[in-house]
Amino acid sequence: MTAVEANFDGIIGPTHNYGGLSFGNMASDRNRGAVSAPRAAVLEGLKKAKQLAEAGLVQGVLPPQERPDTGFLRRAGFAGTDVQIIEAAAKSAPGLLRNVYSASPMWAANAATVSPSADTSDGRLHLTPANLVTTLHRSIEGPATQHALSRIFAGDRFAVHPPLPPQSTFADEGAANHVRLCADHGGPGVEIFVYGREASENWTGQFPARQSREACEAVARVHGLDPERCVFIRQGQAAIDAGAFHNDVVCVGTLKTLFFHELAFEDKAGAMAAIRAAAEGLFDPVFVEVPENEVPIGDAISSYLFNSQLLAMPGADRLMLNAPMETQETASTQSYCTRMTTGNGPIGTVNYVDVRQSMRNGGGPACLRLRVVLTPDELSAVNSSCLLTDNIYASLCGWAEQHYREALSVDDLADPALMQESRQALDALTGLLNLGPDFYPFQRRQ
Ligand code: SUG
Repeated sequence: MTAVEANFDGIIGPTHNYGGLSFGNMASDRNRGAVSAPRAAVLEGLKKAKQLAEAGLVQGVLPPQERPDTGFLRRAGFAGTDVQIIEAAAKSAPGLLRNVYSASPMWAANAATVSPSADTSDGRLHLTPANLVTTLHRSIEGPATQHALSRIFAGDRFAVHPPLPPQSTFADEGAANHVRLCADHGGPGVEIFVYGREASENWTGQFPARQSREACEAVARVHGLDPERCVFIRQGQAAIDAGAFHNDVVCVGTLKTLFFHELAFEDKAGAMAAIRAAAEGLFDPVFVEVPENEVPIGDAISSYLFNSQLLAMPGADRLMLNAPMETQETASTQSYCTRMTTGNGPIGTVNYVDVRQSMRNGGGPACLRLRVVLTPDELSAVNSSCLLTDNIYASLCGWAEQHYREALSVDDLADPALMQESRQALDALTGLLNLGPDFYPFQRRQ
């Protein structure tokens, strides 16, 4: 067996809600204040993961983080018991409460940037958690992500780094702005880093550019990547303005294929030339560009055509796009997909999946997973309870049925019972995933 590209999906947490917290993310904005369905959400995500595991791909899961993060509220000056803190924040700072209740760690593509051992100078697999400094609710995630990744990818084969310094110069959103192309997963690849702005410039865009060039360069250095095999590309301003708050909203790639929207990059020709040059001697990249006159950028973003998983399925000679249902429901993307799969390009199948609960917060199938290329030895060193088997899937579904609410409104966050329920759920989860009884901060305080 050679190296595989495993997908680790973020388990959607019990406090999944529509807080409207992400400026520049159209879906988050549109659904602010809507009633969410946490139980349906987690089951949708698990079902997507299970489908791929059943088809023969290596599929893992990443645990939710502790929410509400009462430690964060304490640092912001709230005091007393955790129940008192929730009650006081609900009264005097409801906006802040929404931030510490967000289940945003579900979007595992923002958990970290990952470089396979075939690309790194020390032959280890490197992971750098994203600092997510652009949004308040997500800036809480980095240290807990580092902790979780260290438990799951433990041992000498893995290097789990701390997040980059938490400052706008190093604004980093992880794998959502990173694509790796290669001839085969186990061989050396080209790592493509996409940034929205340079730290030194005066950013005047309508929406934030969440990834800085400096962050991309720092991650490449931290991982010990060969500079000749790295490409740094600027995201298209038009794409950010239209709501592409991460590059993976307009671009996805795997093996030799890069699938992207015409407006994804500021200098498309330069980007393609740079990728070709970095791949020289390894492979010839295959570009599948979707023109604006076939799929307008607005449709690409509302349907999330590109926020799909592009997968080499066992036994298939062409790639599969695991796309959100919304792509099938949008006329331009649906007909594009039909034309694409009946043609003879590298993408031969589109499978539509229902992750509507996550989609309403701007998270499609690709947002929900972190890709980790693993050699057989590395795979055997991963915490095996976090790999999705039939048994783990069944236990996780039973666990969700038992612990998750059917519906959750933003007003419900004021109820301290939700905190207690979430802790019970997470406490039970650490047993199922073999994460240890001291995994979450509330468990360490008990
Ligand atoms: O960071 N939404 C997430 C969606 C992340 C999607 N990830 C990728 N494209 N890889 C974000 O904007 C909304 C939360 C709220 O509004 O309640 C949110 O955080």
